[in-house]
Amino acid sequence: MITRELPTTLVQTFRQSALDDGAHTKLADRLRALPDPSGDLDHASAVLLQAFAATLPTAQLQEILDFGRHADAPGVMLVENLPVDLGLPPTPADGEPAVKEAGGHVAENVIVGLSGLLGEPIGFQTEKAGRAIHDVVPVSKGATTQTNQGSRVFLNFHNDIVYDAQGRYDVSNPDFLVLNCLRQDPQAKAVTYYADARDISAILDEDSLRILRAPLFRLNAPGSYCRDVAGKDEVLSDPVAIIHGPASSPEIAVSANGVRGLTPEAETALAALQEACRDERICHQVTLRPGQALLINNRKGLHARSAFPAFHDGTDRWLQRTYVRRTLWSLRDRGTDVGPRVFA
Ligand SMILES: O=C(O)CCC(=O)C(=O)O
Ligand SMILES: [Fe+2]
Repeated sequence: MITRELPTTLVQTFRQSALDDGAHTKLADRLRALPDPSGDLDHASAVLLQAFAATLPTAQLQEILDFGRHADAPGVMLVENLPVDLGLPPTPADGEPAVKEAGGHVAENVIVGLSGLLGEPIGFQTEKAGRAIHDVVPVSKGATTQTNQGSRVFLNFHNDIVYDAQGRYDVSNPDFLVLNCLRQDPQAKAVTYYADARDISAILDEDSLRILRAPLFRLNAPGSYCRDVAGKDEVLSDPVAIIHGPASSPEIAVSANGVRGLTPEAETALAALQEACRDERICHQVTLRPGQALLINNRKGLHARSAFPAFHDGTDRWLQRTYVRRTLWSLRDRGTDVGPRVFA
């Protein structure tokens, strides 16, 4: 159940930051000259740091850096008027990277550049084959799944987690996600949502909040892990709390692919949580267009996506996504031979 009154607690703001046209043009000129950053992310991150630092006004650069560093910063930020690719190929239908022409990697450089202002872009072998840049597109065989391939169903409020043999899926997972829009869906129906755990906590009734803070929940591993690696529907975490940490800066974790409440009260609290996230007083909504990127703190809040039409004919919605960690150190036990930014 949700309390009726708007809480006196501050409702977390939605930060918006648009490049002015001068910065846009200067950044675009630099990025058009660059190759695909995926080839050497360490080198690319240095080049892109120079490009962003040289072209963005100091205050805007600081705003993005502050977003990445402070506990009391907002959980979501929309960056607008970013450079875009001029000749974009058709949207890939299978979730694999598109083949792009040399010099046509503006989007990849935008997302790696923004990611570098927040931390280190990384890949997990179980998600998009370990790539650092994920193509998020509607895939027909995944249309009704609770994954980034979906389109016909509402993708429930969740954060991005990773399977971990140690039983916790909310530890090795990304600190941030960056979503950069390359192509909007033709009918502009796809909406991305964000609800901040501070606001969720403020509007939830006390009983639900107390239960969500108890280790009464098991998260299901991501659909990609269950499907491609485990070959089964459910690979559950140890019992965990959904919300933990100080009331002024709580952390929240909910798997898209299902959460098991261990008691009837826990199941009821989960339903109250999803309802709270949709509450228009706290739920931020963005209809992403090309030139816009959403910076998402993956610990401070939950995100979701509406259903939207998909045609699988090259015209579909196309986002690129990165997973960002503030530091690679705490992932060193998951390192692989594939590369320094690819983790198990
Ligand atoms: O498509 C979106 O807007 C968000 C999808 C999502 O949850 C993700 O890519 O992690
Ligand atoms: Fe997600």
